Amino acid sequence: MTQYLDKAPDAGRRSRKAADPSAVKVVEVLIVGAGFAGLGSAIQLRKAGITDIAIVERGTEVGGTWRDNQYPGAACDIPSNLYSFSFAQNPGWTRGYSGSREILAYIKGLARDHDLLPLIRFQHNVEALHFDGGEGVWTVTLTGREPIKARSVVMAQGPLSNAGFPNMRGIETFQGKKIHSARWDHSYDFAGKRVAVIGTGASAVQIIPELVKVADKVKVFQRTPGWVLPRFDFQSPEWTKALFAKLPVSQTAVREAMYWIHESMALGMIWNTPMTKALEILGNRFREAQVKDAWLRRQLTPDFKIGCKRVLMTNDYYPALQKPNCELISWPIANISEKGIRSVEGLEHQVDCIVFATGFEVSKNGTPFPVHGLGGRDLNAEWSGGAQAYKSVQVSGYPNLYFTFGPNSGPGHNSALVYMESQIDYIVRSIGRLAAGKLKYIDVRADAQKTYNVDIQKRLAKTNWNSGCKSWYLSADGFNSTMFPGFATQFAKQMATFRERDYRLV
Ligand code: N01
Repeated sequence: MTQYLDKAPDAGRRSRKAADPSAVKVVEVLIVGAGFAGLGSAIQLRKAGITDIAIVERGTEVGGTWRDNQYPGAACDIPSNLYSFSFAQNPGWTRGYSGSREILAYIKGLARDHDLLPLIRFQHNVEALHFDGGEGVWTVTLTGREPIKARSVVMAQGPLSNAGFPNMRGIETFQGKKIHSARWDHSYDFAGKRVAVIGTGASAVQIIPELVKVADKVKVFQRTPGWVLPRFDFQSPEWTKALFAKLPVSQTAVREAMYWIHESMALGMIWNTPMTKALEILGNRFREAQVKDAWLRRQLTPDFKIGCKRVLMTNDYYPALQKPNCELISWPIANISEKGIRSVEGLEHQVDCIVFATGFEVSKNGTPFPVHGLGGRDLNAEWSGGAQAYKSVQVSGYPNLYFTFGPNSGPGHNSALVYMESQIDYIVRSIGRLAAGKLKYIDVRADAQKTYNVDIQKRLAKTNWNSGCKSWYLSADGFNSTMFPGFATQFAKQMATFRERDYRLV
């Protein structure tokens, strides 16, 4: 192991700080966010013997994206046996693909069963992070509260946690009700209302079938039609639940089978192969079977490769669009007016409510709050041309800081939780190394990070995500800082090795 002296510009402040009698307690690990990643990190850290943990959560409940996304029809498009932690399997899933309430109940169960609630400080909103290279400590600034000091920080605030209304001309003039998919207003009664839905992505295709059941009229504003494939959902039979509870290895076997089925999908979804064509044929046949009207079918036909944007797994979206009270509008939106939405051909669609299923503000070119590393360097500025990290979890110059769902860790074909578990294991190993070596900090080397990213970007250039469509995976200028160009198995393999020579150990 190579030991390096701390040459950080702020190292000179060390002795002054060390002499400060008012020095506050330094938490060993501070986790930002109490969703899947934050709670999973806490569970695995504790298992590794790291117990001095605090979790800060800006909300009043655990659950992250599954607490926020409670729109009607919200469900996961990955089977529950795979969209859960392998170390906390749930034999009681009621469906093949569970709804958001059941997933939220599972997350709450994780917090309860692993006794994590005492670690969580609710309504603690992080405003900034500053690293002191002299002390090897992060200062976490919070809104209206005393700052917290921590040796290591795990960013588990989620990539899809910031929902916002899109920047559309006239949006502030609309006199009716505005609802964002990720901030649903359950008190609003849709019965008898004229509703517009903007967006036809993963959230919209789940919301629309529910809205057409209650609203008087639903107008769906589509900018880009996506690829739709059937979802093989079913109610879990009682005997499988009993079997999984009695014999957990049987559930592990089912999970394993699902993992490999999803892995095989990568061949068609990530890269352009004969399987891509086969999946497109399946998508075309599905549309032909479900959509009778030729013009509507034409409007719903994507003009990009399958996998380029997230594939929509739904059986009831196309049927919902054909209900008498539903209408697909593929004219682009010109502006929002006082009474509704004006499309470019000049029509004003008057509605009582607009549902914005328009996605999230994803931090591709920055961090959700200012992060200052060694010598005051600013991660927002460094990421302005596109976020980059080492193996998605660490960034050079920002020691002891870890990302879950960091740059280039997104899957297009397999469960996000599979990726999350290997990131968490890596983070636990790194924090364990810090503690075992009584190190002040661990900082990834800039050259190791660069080599890693050159390879990732080369591989991304050959994927379907970079094949020409626009999606939230890419920045405005087409840089892909979100997806991992490979199988989940490859991602797990790279995360399984902690190469000490890629780090400065101080
Ligand atoms: O958001 P999206 P989402 N004018 O960005 C349209 C996860 N998720 O909330 O395609 C007009 O996918 C936009 O049009 P276009 C999943 O990872 C998972 O649906 O950009 N339209 C698009 O149709 C997913 O990828 C589950 O042309 C505008 C839609 O709004 C991610 O969340 C379920 C517009 C946005 O689609 C985000 O999904 C739900 C504008 N100005 C979500 N701006 C699971 O099942 C945007 N649009 C796990």
